[in-house]
Amino acid sequence: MTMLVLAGCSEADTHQIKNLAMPDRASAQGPYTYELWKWAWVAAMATGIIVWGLIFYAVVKFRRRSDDEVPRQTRYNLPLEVFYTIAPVLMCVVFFFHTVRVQDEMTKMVPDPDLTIEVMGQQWTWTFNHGIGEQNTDATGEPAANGEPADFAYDEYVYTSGTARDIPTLVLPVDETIQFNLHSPDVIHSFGVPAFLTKLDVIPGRVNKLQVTPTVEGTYAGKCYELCGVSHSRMLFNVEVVSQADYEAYLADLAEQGNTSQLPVLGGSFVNEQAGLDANSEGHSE
Ligand SMILES: [Cu+2]
Repeated sequence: MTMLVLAGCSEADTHQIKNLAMPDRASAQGPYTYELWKWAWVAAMATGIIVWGLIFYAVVKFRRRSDDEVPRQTRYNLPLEVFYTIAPVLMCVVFFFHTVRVQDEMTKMVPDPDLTIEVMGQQWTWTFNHGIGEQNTDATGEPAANGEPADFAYDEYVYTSGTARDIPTLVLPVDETIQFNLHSPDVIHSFGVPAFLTKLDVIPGRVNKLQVTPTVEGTYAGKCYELCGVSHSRMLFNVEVVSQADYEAYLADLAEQGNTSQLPVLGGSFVNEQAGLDANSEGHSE
């Protein structure tokens, strides 16, 4: 049956079906998401087959056989009622357990990532700030606010930014654990790369952190996953996972183009000045 369905499809379709519509996993975190997705389908299909089987059985076995036949009337079936209450609850518990397990894996933070990249999502493009030199893994990634100085992992950055016309490219070294510190100067965005099978919201006024380890060199698509305004659909970026040597050459390239900065380019201090976002402020009235 599966073969019959697959025979009518192109090779790309077949690949999609085998992947259950998921992209190929290009990060160390990806397989966790994929396994959860796959087994959720298995559980749903098993439940579906049992339910369809019982429906079909009841329809055939208890069909009316003559015009004046009245079926036997029954009320209450305690064992059945107990079963169909407990079974769905048990299923939810199992789903919940595995969801939390995978979620813990996706949000896991090692204290010493190989590098930290400051990402800024704004209406409607991205800026990627790559650190130069020694990384301070104790840095919080918080921009300057409330009299506190900025606390970034590096003393120097090179950056690349998209424009309304051109989408930016995020270049990453392969097999390195990369921490993304996510900043927004305006509204909520969401930073995600489908091939990494992970994403995280980008929220103004706080620094969300996501660690990903790309495992396969190649070119991928990235996008904003949160409806953030009229040009949300154009808030795309490319991802290129390259060797360590190519990554260093890329950083040198950016420096040569003059895209250098002492502080990561994050869309200004506005990040921390919006009313209601700062726990210590009452908010402004403008
Ligand atoms: Cu967005």
